[in-house]
Amino acid sequence: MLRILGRPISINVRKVLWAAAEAGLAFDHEPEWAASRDVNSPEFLALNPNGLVPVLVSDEGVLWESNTICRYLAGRAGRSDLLPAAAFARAEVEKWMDWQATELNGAWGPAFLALVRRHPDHVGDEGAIARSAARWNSLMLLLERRLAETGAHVAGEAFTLADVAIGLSLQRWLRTPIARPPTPALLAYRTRLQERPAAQAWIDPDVP
Ligand SMILES: N[C@@H](CCC(=O)N[C@@H](CS)C(=O)NCC(=O)O)C(=O)O
Repeated sequence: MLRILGRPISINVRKVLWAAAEAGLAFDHEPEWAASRDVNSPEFLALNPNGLVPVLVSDEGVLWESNTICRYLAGRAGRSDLLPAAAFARAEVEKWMDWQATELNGAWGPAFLALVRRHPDHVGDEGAIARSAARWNSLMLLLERRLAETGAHVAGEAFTLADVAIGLSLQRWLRTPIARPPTPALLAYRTRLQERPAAQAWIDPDVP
């Protein structure tokens, strides 16, 4: 049985939980890690020396890094619809996954940590919050244009792992109290994602 370690308040943990559900894989979820159980304990650090969630424990070994875990789960389940085998089609999916983990995640940091997490290192730093919100909005407008173009999913017609990472990020943006431009294509996309049975448990409209 697969074990997925990490509290679901983390977007990176939710990526893995949603991807496992999409892949139809059975797993045990241990939500107490980074919540009531210490990720800096020797027991956890032996699994992930970074002291970060999510972690996947499988019969083949231990993995960390959420996008890597998602790709492994799709491969393990033989789901080339979630992650294509053909080199270019696969790169299209990975491009959006990498963009989410680097550009988008990097943009939202100060605004999200101040306005949602109320992190003392960020609360009150109005200049950094405004710059973060502006950059975040401009990247979400790029995504709006992409979804208007495909009319379906981020890598094209079909749902893929890229939609797991991007869908959760869209949810975060919509639930963070910043001024947002109108994004009709993104709102229609969110509705499409929310209709997926595997998304139900992990794309909670109230959780940023
Ligand atoms: N690049 C890593 C980032 C993992 C990460 O930053 N995890 C955060 C939660 S989102 C964490 O474990 N923070 C420590 C904590 O919550 O105590 C991934 O995608 O898995």
